[in-house]
Amino acid sequence: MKRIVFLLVGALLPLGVQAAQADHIKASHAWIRLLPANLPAGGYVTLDNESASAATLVSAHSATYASAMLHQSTQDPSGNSTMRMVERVSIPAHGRLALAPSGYHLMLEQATHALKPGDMVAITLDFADGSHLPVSFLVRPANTSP
Ligand SMILES: [Cu+2]
Repeated sequence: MKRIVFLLVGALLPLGVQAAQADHIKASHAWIRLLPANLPAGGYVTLDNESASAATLVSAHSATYASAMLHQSTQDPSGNSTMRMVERVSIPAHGRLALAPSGYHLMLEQATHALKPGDMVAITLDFADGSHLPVSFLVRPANTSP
């Protein structure tokens, strides 16, 4: 009898893992601007929320970077660009959020190995409901125009 219970638990585990996948969010145009000398790199991606409720991006992580933070770039009235860390970014129901240069972005620091244009980097986006979205980011040169 015990053996049957264990078998059932084993069969259900993969389902539990799948439920945590953010299937309602679609990622596109994911890329990283590679900067020289291991400077922090910006990560950009367009996220479409296909569900009827808002989604909230709360963090990101990657085996390729020691640190991945959510940042927002803003310009002050005199035209100086500054950026700050943000705790969360909302994607409206059936709406779109673009992480793009001069706006929201992922700040990626301390790459674990040297990257070059054309490489793909796996970054997982974490949402407030506990779901996750693995996304492949294309590494592009520093002078890439968005
Ligand atoms: Cu930044």
